[in-house]
Amino acid sequence: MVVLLNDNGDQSGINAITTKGPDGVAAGGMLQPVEEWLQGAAELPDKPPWVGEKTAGWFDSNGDAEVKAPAPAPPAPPAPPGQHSISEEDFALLEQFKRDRGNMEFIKAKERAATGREKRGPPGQARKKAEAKVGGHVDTVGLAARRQLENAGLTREQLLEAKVQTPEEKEKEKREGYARNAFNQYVSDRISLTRKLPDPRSQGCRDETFDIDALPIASLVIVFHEEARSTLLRTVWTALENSPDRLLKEIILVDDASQQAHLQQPLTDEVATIPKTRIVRLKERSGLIRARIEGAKVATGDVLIVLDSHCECNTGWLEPMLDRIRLDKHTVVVPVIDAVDHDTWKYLGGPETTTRGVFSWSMVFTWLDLPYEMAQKRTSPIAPLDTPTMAGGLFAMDLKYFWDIGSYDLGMDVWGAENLEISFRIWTCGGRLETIPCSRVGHVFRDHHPYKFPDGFKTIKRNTNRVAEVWLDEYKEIFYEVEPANRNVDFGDISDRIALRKRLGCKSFKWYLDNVFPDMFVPLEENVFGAGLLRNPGSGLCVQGAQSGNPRLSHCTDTQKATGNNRYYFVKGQREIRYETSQGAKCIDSSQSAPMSKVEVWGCHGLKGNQEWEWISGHRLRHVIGNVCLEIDDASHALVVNHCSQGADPKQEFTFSKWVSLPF
Ligand SMILES: [Mn+2]
Repeated sequence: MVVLLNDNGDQSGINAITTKGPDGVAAGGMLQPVEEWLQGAAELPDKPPWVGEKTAGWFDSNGDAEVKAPAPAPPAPPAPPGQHSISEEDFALLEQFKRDRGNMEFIKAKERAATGREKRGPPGQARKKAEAKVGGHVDTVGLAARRQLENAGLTREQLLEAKVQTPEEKEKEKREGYARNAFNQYVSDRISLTRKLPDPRSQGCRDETFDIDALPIASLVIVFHEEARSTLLRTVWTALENSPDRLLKEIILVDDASQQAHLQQPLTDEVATIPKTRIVRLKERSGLIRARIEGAKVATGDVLIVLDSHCECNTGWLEPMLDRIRLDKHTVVVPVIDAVDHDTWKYLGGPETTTRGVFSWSMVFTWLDLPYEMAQKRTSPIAPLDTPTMAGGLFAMDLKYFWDIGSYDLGMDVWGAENLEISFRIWTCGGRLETIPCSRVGHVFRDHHPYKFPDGFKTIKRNTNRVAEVWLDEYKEIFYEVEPANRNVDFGDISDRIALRKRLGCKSFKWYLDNVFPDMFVPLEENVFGAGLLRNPGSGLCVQGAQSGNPRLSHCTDTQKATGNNRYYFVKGQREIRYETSQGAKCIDSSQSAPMSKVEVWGCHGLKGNQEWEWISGHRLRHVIGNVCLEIDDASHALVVNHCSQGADPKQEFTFSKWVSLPF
């Protein structure tokens, strides 16, 4: 019998990232190296990503207030009222209407399309009627606006002059929205700020009840930098709409020195009309870490909740998180982060999973499912799930505890790796970190960062080194082996953080690995059959580390250079052929057994399946479930699988530069 395992390990990582590779770290196999991304980040796309190929990119797990020098935003406010023959007031009314009521039309139309409950006439009929009436082009949003203007007593001439977008104007608005935000602001702007999301939770979650009067009270801190109005305020409004009044004390928006005009006085004015909400303005660009601390300083609730500035809180998101903190103030919780499609704004929440936040030896955050045996031991699918690390952008913790255990490492700049630092600190210094399956918050995952990022790569390296130096003990050598370039990066003074670790009596990193993340692969000699270069002696070629796609062979470098991407491990237990990359661990994966099928690179999932290999006589690597052997395709230097040869076959011969123990 053949058992088919769900083998899209790194795609099932986060709920509902599904097969959309470039959208998130969950689909790490599709992402480009940080270096490439940073180079690319210096230039805004000259065409919108929905035209032609998708841009591979970067998962911003850490909010998007994390950049030093903002790119000056291309001007894209609505056309000045003077260009229209209607009054400024009426023009503002039109814009407002398009934003709010028009949005509802848009959503209703979407809902009708989604549910098939289209009760009106054929599409376009209403528009034709309206066009006949006003004698010009009308789109559906414009139509709603026109009705409002008609109600406001405008003349037909004024109506004709009123702004109704031509297809070209629409495209322009879309393009500029993408350039500013790397997401489809055009769509976001046309969706209600309080839209009702589908509730993806199981009945168990919906049936849970909480004693509202006993729960601690939350302060919500949202750091933003050059955020679009609609995404920022949708975060605010959905938090207000979906939180019991008693439990949400305040919403503190921290503006990390945004430059865009709409985020200045107009936002101040609008926020003045939003309950419980206020803005803290930072005078200069401070980065995510310091900006969050500024928000926490003025928070007065019991619990600090941090959200990115492009989130949507779903039904019942707050209570289950607060309840865990009520039970133990040392418990830090994260909601399940459901994806909001950055192009269509579709909410992609799914049922409960056992996906945890973890990290790779490159010290990169990634997602990984709980191993089967551990998942079997869970008492309930809705029970809180211990998570070794957090993504960083969304979490809740007791406010006093946030300060007591050292808030953030202020020696870190801007953002990057601070989520691992706080995760390691929480776990080893007496706390715990949990994902709450019944708490759902949507997050817009984008496929690249919209801002310029000077020195960004260096900043991340510096931050990451600080994490390794303070928290990893002897395991930091593994990190430096995988990321040799980091050895030369200055990490500044860490004495404060070392002292903090001592003062808090924190446990060792070995304790963390043994107890919190026991399924983490540790590339020590006792855990591998072989390591180093994976070589085909017949050709003298070596397998090159790829981030995704089909691995190839090229000339071997010196064994001494078998670091980073080219350092393979043949892992005991899972029997996977694995290497660490700046986007998480990758494994050689074969989903096909037909002769000459190319093998691929995917995030390691630890479930064997398509990633399980055994070393058999003749120095062959046999794919276990496919019963085929790894082979070089002479023509393309690609790695393929083929029937295992009986006699000697140089094309199927592979060795590791360092055999620790032979797997037979
Ligand atoms: Mn984000």
